[in-house]
Amino acid sequence: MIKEISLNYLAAKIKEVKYTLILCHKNPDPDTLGSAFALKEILAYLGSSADVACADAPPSKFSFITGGASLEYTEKGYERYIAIDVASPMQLGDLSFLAERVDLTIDHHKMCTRFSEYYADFKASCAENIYLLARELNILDKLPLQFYNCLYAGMSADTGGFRYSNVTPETMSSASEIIKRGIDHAEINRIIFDSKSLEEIKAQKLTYEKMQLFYDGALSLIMFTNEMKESNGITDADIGDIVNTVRSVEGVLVAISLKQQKDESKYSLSSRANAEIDVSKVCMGFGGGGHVRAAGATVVADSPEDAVQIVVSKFGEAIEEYKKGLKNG
Ligand SMILES: [Mn+2]
Repeated sequence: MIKEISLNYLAAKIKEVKYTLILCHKNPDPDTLGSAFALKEILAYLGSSADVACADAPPSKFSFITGGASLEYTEKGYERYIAIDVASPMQLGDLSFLAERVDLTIDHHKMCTRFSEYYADFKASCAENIYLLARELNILDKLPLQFYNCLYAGMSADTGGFRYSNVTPETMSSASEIIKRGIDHAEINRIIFDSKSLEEIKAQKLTYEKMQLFYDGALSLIMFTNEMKESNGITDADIGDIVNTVRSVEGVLVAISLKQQKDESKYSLSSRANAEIDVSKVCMGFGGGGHVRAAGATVVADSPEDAVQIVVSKFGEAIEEYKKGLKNG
């Protein structure tokens, strides 16, 4: 059944002892991973054993969250499926065939396609919701330090190190409670923000060389074609959140990254807004979703050039509308 549930109801559901599979979104980031492994700790405390699965292997630097576990899916007769930080069935990637089995979704995306009972408080990170769940269950003192490492990783990653507009006073007080537990927050931030593989640096260099600007510099875009990826020996995981690189150009209002997929007619799109422009609305038009200032989708096009053109024109409309609003406002 697809209906929104309360924190109280979620807590009651989570207490049911069941062999559980926790599903992360594709191209896993510290929020989906941290929230999943933190939930696994909650379930373990409550007597349920659980595995975590993801369509894509996480970057090795996130092994401080995963413990290096393989997240490959194997059927093991699970009694419960929980999706974490997954805004639509499509976000499960190659595991989207499991969407119909999902019993429960814990999320924080406003613009999304629901596919099971869901708890979605629009917090800055899904990890914040997992923290509140543990508090609701009254087990904060029972959980190991690793639980707090996982939550901090998710919260810090989804807020860009507590710098984005999604941060609220409540975010900071949750983070404060987490830091009090004695985690090494500086080391977690170093790994997330200041540690890159050579391939990631290569992707960065390509981005500086190849990014394009439109609408007098209001829109910045980087396209990674399969050819570019292959000839430079980089994968989608290395490209990661490269959209933040194009976003950093002065004057940019909307930044976009496009990655051509194995199915050559598909391009995975990430977008970020530096102003009050609702990029999740534009992404919904492509069948995607996300947050007001950070959203994604999959774009279908005949060629990389077409993909760029389609995307530039749709986001251009949103930029025009924003500029009109500034003039009139
Ligand atoms: Mn998230």
